Amino acid sequence: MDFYEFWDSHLVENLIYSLMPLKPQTQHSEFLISAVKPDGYPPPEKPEIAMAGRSNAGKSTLLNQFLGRSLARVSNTPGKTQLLNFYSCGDHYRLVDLPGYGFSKQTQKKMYEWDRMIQAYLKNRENLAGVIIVMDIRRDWEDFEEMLAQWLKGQKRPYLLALTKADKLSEKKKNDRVKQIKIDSMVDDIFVCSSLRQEGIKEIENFVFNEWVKK
Ligand SMILES: Nc1nc2c(ncn2[C@@H]2O[C@H](COP(=O)(O)OP(=O)(O)OP(=O)(O)O)[C@@H](O)[C@H]2O)c(=O)[nH]1
Ligand SMILES: [Mg+2]
Repeated sequence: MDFYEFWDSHLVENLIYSLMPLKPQTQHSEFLISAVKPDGYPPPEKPEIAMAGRSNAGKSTLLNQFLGRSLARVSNTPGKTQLLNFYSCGDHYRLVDLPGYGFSKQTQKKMYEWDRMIQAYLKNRENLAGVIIVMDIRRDWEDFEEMLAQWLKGQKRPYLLALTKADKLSEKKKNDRVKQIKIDSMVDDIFVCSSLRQEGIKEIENFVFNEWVKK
């Protein structure tokens, strides 16, 4: 093998991959596009990680932590994110902010559209590498979360559970909540985080990168 053949071979690619930093280069993060239907999605070039969960759970806020920039719109008023929003997160993967489930002003028709838009993405997107179910740590694991998790399992989509807003609870209450949610959800990969205090974010990023993106 001469030098040029060696340079072209997968050996070099694998070597570069193994030397890649754990955390993607967040300075290369940018908003790509908003979409409703598959024909509006960007080309499936990179692995995508989607944020799913109830409205106001903190999906967009957590996504901004990943990006290292406040690109996704955050609001106290539930229902801020209404479309599928695609972001590139560093060089290696994308993040997809999904509209939240169940904010109070949603009509039946809108709920149906939400379902269709999100299901179509979660079911058929070929480059979807994993889903972060985002939940406020103070809330209980309820029917919606159970249905979502079971459905993802059925689709063979990997998922983890991110419990947000941990800064709102004392250490003891936080531990009690995690224990209870572990029992109720039976999810293996549970992470506690606070976007406000920037705690627990790196752990999620490392898991996502090592378990879903790098594989
Ligand atoms: N204290 C605290 N507040 C948070 C945290 N994460 C999010 N929030 C707040 O929770 C509210 C909702 O956050 P968003 O990120 O907009 O929630 P979302 O899940 O994207 O909501 P939708 O777009 O409606 O689905 C905002 O007021 C955030 O500032 C956190 O870790 N700690
Ligand atoms: Mg949002």
